[in-house]
Parts: sequence; C-alpha cells; structure tokens
Amino acid sequence: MTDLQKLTIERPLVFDGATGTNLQSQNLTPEDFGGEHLAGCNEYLIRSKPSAVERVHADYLMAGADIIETDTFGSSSIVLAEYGLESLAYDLSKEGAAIAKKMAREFSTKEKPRYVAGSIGPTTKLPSLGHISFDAMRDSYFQQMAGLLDGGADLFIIETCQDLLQIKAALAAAQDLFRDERTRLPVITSVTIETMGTMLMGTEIAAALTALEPFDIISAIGLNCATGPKEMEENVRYLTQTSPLPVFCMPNAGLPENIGGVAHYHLTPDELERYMTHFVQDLGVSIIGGCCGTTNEHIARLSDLAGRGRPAPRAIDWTPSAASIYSSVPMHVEPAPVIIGERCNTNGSKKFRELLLQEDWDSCVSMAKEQIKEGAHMLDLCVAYVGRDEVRDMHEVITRMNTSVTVPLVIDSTEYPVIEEALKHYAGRAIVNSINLEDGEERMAHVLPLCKKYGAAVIALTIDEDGMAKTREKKFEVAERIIELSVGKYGMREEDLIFDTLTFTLGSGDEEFRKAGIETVEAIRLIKTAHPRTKTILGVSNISFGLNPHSRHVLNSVFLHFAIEAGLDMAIVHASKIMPLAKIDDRGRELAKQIVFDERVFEEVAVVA
Ligand code: THG
Repeated sequence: MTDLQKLTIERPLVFDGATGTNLQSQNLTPEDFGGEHLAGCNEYLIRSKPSAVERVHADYLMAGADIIETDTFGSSSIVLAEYGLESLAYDLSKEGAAIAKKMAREFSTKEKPRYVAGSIGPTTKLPSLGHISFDAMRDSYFQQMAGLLDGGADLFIIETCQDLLQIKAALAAAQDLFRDERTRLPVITSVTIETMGTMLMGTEIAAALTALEPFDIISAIGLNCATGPKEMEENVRYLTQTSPLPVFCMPNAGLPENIGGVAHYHLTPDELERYMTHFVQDLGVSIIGGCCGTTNEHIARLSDLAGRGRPAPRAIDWTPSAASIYSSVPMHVEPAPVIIGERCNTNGSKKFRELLLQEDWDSCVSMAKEQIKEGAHMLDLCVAYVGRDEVRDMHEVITRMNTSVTVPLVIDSTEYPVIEEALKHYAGRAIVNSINLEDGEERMAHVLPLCKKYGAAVIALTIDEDGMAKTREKKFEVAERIIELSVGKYGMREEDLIFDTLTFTLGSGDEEFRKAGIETVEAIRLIKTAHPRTKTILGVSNISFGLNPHSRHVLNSVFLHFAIEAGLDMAIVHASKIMPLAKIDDRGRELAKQIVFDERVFEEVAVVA
C-alpha cells in the first residue's frame, strides 16, 4: 500500500464496520468458539471457525469497504492470556491477517484495490497506572505485529487507545519490527475519547496530538469508539484544524444504550452518512469507517459518500508544543516566555534534594504542584545525586508525576539510561534537557535516537569541544552545527530543537565574563533570525549566582526582559520570583541593565551586588 496521504486526495478511504456486531448476528455457539471456556474470544474464531470471520470480511467488502480490519483486536499475548492462549499471539495474528488478505484479494479489482489493516487494540492494561511495564507491552505488541506483517497486512491500525503509553509502546514495537524486517507499513493511530471529553486517562485531544505528531512512523491520526459522530464532532474539528497528518474517524453507531447488560446502538445508516458527509466534505476527514454497532448497511452508505468526491482541503494551524498526559502547552506563548519551574531539581533546590534523599516522593510531587500554582507552564525535573541510583529515583518520581502533574516535564539529566527511563514512563510529550557538542557528536548520538523513539523535543546547549561558547558568533556557530547534525543525520525537525545560549554568572565580578549577558542575548537574536522555527531557552537564575537574593531577583528579571526582546521563547526560572520590569525601581533597573550590557560604572555596581 502506498502513502495514505496520496490515496486520500481523490476521495476518502473507507474502513469496514464492527466485527463484534456482525459476529453476534451469526448466532455462534460455544462450540463455534472452540468450547465454553473460549466463548467470547473473537480472535480464536480465526482457528475454530474461520468461515465466520470470512463472512464478516465478505460482508464489508461487498458493502464497498476499501480497507478491512483483521479479527485481531485482542490477539496480543496480554489479552489472549485471559483465555490461556497467550502462546498463540503470533500465530493467530498471522492467520487473522492471512484470512483477511485472502478475502481482500478476492474482491480487489484494478479500479478498486482492497487493503487489509492489521487491527491492534489497546489490550486490557493501562501502563500509566502501572498495570504493565513499557517493555512488556512493547514485546507483546511486537509479536502481534510480527504476525500481522507475516500474514500479509498492508497497514496497521493501533486503535481504541485509552492511554498514550499504550500507543507509544505499540509505536516502539512497530519501529523495531520495521527496522528488523527492513520494511515499512502505514500506521494509523486512533484514540478513544470518552463521553466526558477526554481519553480514559484524562488526556485531551490536543495533548494526544502533541504527543503523537512527532512520530514519523504515523501516517494518520484519529478517533474511534466510545461515542457516536455527534459527540465526536468537536474533537474531529480540532484534529482537522490542527493535525499535520490525515485525519481518521470511526465512530460507533451512536452512544450505546445499556439494555439488560447488553449495549444497543441506534444510529441509523442514514444518520451516520449525514454526519460523516459533514466530517468529510466540510471538515476534511479523509479516512472513515464504523466502530461498535455499525453494520454492512452503515458501511455501504459510507462507500456511497466516498464516491461523491474528495475530502475538503484543510487549513492546518499547527503549533509545536509539549504535553503532559492531560494537556498540551505550546513552546511559545504570548507574552513570552513559557515559564519552566526550576525547583524540582536536586542541584537547584535544597528542599527538593532533601525530599529526594528522604524518598518522600509525594512531597516531591507537591513541589511540582506548588510551582504550577505559582504560574509555571512546564517543569524542569532533575533527580541526579552522587551515590544514588538515578534511574531508580527517576522511575519513582516520573511514574508519579506522569499522572499527577498537569503540565509538561523537561527531563534534565546527563545520563542516557535516566533519560530513557523518564521517556518510557511519560505519556505526554516531554522535552529532554539536554544535548551539546562537548564530546563531539557522542551525546547527540545517544540522546537524539531516544527523542525520536519517544517523540520528545530537545534542548541544545551551545557548548562544543572547546567548552561553553562565549561570543555570540561562536554560540551561533555551535547552534548551526547542532541543527545540521540533528536534522541531517538524526531526523529531528528544527521545531523540535530548543537552543540554550547559556550564560555565566555576572555576579562573580570576573573580567572575563563581563560580556556574558549581552553575548547570550545577542546569540538568541542571531539564532531566531536565521532559524525562526527553532525555539530558545535560558536558565535565567544562572546569571546571578553569587549575588544576594534581592539583587538576584532584580538582575534575573532585567536579564529575562532583554532576552525576551531578542526572541527568547522559554525560561527556566523560579516562577514566583520573576518581577515585571515595572515593579523594579528605576535605579535597580538601570544598574541591572548596565550589568547585563556591560555598561557599568564601577562605583554603582557595589550597590546592587
Ligand atoms: N539551562 C538548561 N538547564 C538548566 C540550566 C540552564 N538546568 C539547571 C539550571 N540551569 C536551571 N535551574 C536552576 C535551579 C535553581 C537555581 C538556578 C538554576 C538556583 N537555586 C538557588 C541557589 O542555588 O542559590 C536556590 C537554592 C534553594 O532553593 O535551595 O539559583 O541554564 N537548559
């Protein structure tokens, strides 16, 4: 199968409808399922009664579906284990794909080729709640996907996702599989937004898009299950207005009504067609289908609709962002800067360090929450402490913060295993802090593949083999070298890079560093002018190390002000201690400005310092 984006230019692609609904209508007996103990295991029908599965496929192919889904929604070892069938995960997946492929071939014509989507469900476990480890989930998906690939699937659909970590584990599996097999199939990811308006884990659609958009393995993104098209409309609209990827939508036949413990679906084919016509022709959804409760009549109507022409063109307004498991936060805000709380850092806060040493994890989380109350948009997190196991400490903190901190995290560590531990347990889109060229490419070669694997953005420091760059020209030169490598060699995009032009303290009185502030500010201007899609950041408190607290606040605030004027997007600060310029008296402001721009008159400096 070729690129989904190209296939959907002329007309929307149509998936099939519900598998369960169709199987139910066949009135299968426990014997059909292979015995009482397997009744309800739809995936085992692939073995015990393949004709029932073939009939589902044939019905939808006759209804006009372009793409049929394999009967493997739950063919992962995790789900099959509930029936004691975990050892069959690969085989059932492969056989399921083979059955679908055989049927698709039978119905394919030159004018209307039919495709098979390997269906990959969410399993029964939520990694963000600690039900299963990322690696175990990846391994389970890998087996299932390997079977689907070997059985002849043309694409994968990772669907009905409730927890973004489920998708990330599945994407990691697909990346590994495609690498091993030297192949690549289109991958559709589809999340489920519950009636309360978020995914089961509380994830808003914007956070889901922010977390998934960076994965270049994904061909389309969308929504399926839980509700009917009516309830989906706002989220569908959001995706069509913002997603750089084609948008997929596969609703239920309306909200289910529970009658005597059985779900009933009431949306008629007529009604489904009406909503989907709006989604396709007004909003630009380009891949459609039906989830629970939809039948071949529903799909026949979608097929008619697809025959009526191309999806509406979309005007996409995409903003590079980071995300927590709950919400998305842009990497540039007006007024700038994006405020990154600095205090959950063992090197930067005595209190946080002590809480970590006491292993008082809940209070570590409380410090994070305090900073959000103080106005932080994101939080820097560093748990390094000499003599302690940083991977373990990161695990303890990140697994808690993943679900209890509502703003995105910036993972601040020099250790690669620590960074990976954090990214594996973070459902949202994190920012990694940081890479540099101190040891040449070494660090980038370790960190950037992790950023790619988990979809993270990254902070890059202007440090190279000669040390921390001091002049604006050198900082700019290092930044350009990092861009060239990151984009050219490691597949990052400019908008995934956040440059930190670093400053030494101006508080030491050291002659050598008198120009540090101005060079840092001007380097920001150079980078933002030449590469407007990149972002910039500063650890602002660095500039005032060694001064008294009041002077620090004044100098930090004034420095931040000028950095923002030069184009700074983000700042790592003590959120409650940044003062608007207007709140600083004229004299303090003037003196701080003289220090930043190295215009000082020597006698006066003593007053500030
Ligand atoms: N760039 C990037 N990341 C960074 C920095 C940077 N991470 C760490 C640091 N610099 C930014 N974080 C801090 C955190 C705290 C302080 C300074 C920078 C700080 N702390 C007080 C002190 O040490 O005196 C308060 C101590 C306390 O509360 O115990 O100044 O530049 N990318």
